[in-house]
Amino acid sequence: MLTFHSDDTGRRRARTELDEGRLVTPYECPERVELVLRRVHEVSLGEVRAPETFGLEPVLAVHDSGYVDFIARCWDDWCAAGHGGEAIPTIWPTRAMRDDIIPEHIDGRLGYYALAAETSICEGTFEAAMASKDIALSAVRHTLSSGEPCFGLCRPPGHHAATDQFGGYCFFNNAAIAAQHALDRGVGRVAVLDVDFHHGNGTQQIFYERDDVLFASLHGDPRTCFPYFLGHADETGRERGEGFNLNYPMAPGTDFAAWSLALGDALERIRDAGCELLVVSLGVDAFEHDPISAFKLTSDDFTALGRRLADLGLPTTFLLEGGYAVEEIGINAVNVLTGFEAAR
Ligand code: OKP
Ligand code: ZN
Repeated sequence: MLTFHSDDTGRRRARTELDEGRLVTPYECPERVELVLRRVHEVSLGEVRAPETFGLEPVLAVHDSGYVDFIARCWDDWCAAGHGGEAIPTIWPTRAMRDDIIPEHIDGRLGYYALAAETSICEGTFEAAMASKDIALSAVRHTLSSGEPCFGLCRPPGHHAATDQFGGYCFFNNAAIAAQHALDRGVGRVAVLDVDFHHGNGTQQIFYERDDVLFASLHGDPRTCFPYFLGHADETGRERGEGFNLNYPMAPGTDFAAWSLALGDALERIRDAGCELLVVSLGVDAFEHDPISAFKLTSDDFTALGRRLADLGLPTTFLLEGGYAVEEIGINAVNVLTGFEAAR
């Protein structure tokens, strides 16, 4: 299987993440990509190629232009304001305030465009987010042109990024950008299957009123898991999108036996919907030893997941999302890909 990778993903090297009341070294770190890449080589998965560059047009197809502009300028504006640390939001337009006037000051803009406070913006963040979406676009283009599966070693991840919000370590929604690109190139319907431990709130929001993308997400129940405010089972889509959003929230402690029942249901619905392309939001933080997640999948379970995905028989693009047990992230991500290759 071909892998797309770029060293530019390493240009985001944040020093801070607000975690449990302390500033810690971010879980979402450049070493994640290095470890997955090492594993790709170890198992001889296939060629590793640099992405093409696609500019902002495919980003603007799913994100708000004011938001994209904010991500592009945030770090410079933060520095120009004389702020010494990394950019962390401290105020939001909450229920008791107005959200119809976008502030001018960077501190206000940061809160307007943020969905959470753990994702510090630092030098190189925009450049890394650009590389990440170029990887996703290159991967999906390869799948479309060849029919072959492809792996996009995306970083930063994307599935929490909404039309006009960043957070949960995500800036541009790589899977949504790739899915939209496929639609724009003539694919009739795309399935985005999100197996990351966390609900893909951004992907859900972007496609919520549409029937050309079927979004299915298996994740920790938002009653107790990030992102807390989206991802319940009764969110099934709106208007023409009704029935094209499938959430499978599961309790902390869920193991592969229970998880794969939800997977089986999602795969059946993807099959029934007549999707022509599968984009997998491949987070591997459902792993039993992930430091910030609570499911119980083993490394072998990720191989089994790959085999199950191959059963669909669809052209498939895998895009890396989360996964923070840094030692095992390479094994787990690549196990999905080798399981898929072995079964197709
Ligand atoms: C991003 B992705 C750690 C809290 C972390 C943010 C999680 C973002 C997950 N104490 N909260 O979906 O893997
Ligand atoms: Zn996650």
